[in-house]
Amino acid sequence: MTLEMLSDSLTKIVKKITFASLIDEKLIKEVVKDIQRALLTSDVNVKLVMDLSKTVEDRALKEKPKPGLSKKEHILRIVYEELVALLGEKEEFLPAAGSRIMMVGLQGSGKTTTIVKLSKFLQKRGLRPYVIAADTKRPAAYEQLVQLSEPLNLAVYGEPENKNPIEILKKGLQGAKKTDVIILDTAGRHSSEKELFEEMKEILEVFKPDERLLVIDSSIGQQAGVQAQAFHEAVGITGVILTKLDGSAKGGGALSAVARTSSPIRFIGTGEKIADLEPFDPDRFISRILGMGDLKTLMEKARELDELGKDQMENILKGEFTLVDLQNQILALRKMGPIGSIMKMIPGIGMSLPKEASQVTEEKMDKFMTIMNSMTAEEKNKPKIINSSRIRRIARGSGTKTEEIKELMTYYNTMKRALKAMMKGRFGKGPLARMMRGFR
Ligand SMILES: Nc1nc2c(ncn2[C@@H]2O[C@H](COP(=O)(O)OP(=O)(O)OP(=O)(O)O)[C@@H](O)[C@H]2O)c(=O)[nH]1
Ligand SMILES: [Mg+2]
Repeated sequence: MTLEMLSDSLTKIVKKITFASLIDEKLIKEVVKDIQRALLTSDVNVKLVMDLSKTVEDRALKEKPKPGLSKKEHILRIVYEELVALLGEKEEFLPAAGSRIMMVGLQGSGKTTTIVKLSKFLQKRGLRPYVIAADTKRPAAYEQLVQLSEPLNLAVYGEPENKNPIEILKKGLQGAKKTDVIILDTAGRHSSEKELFEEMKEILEVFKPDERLLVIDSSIGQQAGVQAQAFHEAVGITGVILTKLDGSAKGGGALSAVARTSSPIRFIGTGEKIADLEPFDPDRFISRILGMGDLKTLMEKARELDELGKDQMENILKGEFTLVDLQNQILALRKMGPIGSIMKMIPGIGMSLPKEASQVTEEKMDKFMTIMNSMTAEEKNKPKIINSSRIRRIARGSGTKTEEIKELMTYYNTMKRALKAMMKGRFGKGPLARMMRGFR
């Protein structure tokens, strides 16, 4: 069961509660069973699942709803709180200028990719990262790093021919002048764990990193907890980054298992692209997989946007949606990162948008923009007037095919319908709609 599937089944549970005609003991027991099933198929530890379901059931049956909360909201809140508790505490991660970060982890876990993602994260916060490539075991490790980091204009130091990581590290440190954070990539392939830990210890002595971040592939499920513990005991890690949560059937297991160790989860990797890294926040994570939308992430991203993005959101909330909004939305989305991942953060949209709509490629978005740039303001504000003769004119003007314009109109109409349904339809009186209104 991938996270997406877990999210689907948990979202169904939320809906079951939201649309139940009666909240009684029978429903609560049913909900608890559903949660158990969802978590167990996500590889979450049996004992954790049993503890959680017992707590949810006890609280749901015994606790009185807080003033102002309906019975449904009360149950939803309990489910939400207990799931968040399963994933542990939130730990803010922002290294101070001058910090040193050492990245460790087994081969293929995603160290190198994550270093590039993390560099982007730091750059966005005004820090200048500098990467030293000291993985002398993986063939072409330096080249991989240079290639991946190309779009970031990142300073990378490496010596492709040198097999001695300590030498590379020392020279690399001499070269680090105008930089705020030094990140070190290390080898993950050794003939034994002992050898790996020995090299790590040698490096630690020279590098003296402030942060020792362990990168773990989440597809190993509950084993992630064991791995985190082993690395922690050997070299004292300061945090864990769980990668490949996008595709992993055992993501739930990995997350909950690491959350129980003494190593905080700092980030999660949710894809192969540079933008696919998120600071880990149990609260936010759970609201997202519950389909309640990721208001917090969205707010954070929105802060990085200009007024354009905000007006856009307001129009969506008002239930009006024109091609001008679509244009602004595309502009905003292109600034924020991969479209699919952003869509999931908007309350309700993640689950109610048809697959085609969230899977439109970035290339296509750019094409749509070109087309819309050839439209008149009237056409964009009143898309209804776009008939076939206008389509032909727009195609000529933008150097595109009429089919492409029709495709854009289909996309626009799909979006519009989905947004409308979300605002007025199924979620009209539900908690989601209320959250949306609160967002305004
Ligand atoms: N889907 C997905 N793939 C990822 C993620 N993080 C890394 N990968 C992929 O995992 C593979 C291994 O990543 P690397 O960054 O090379 O891993 P590494 O730990 O540096 O591996 P070695 O250098 O061989 O020790 C690559 O194909 C990455 O694209 C993620 O969050 N999601
Ligand atoms: Mg690597």
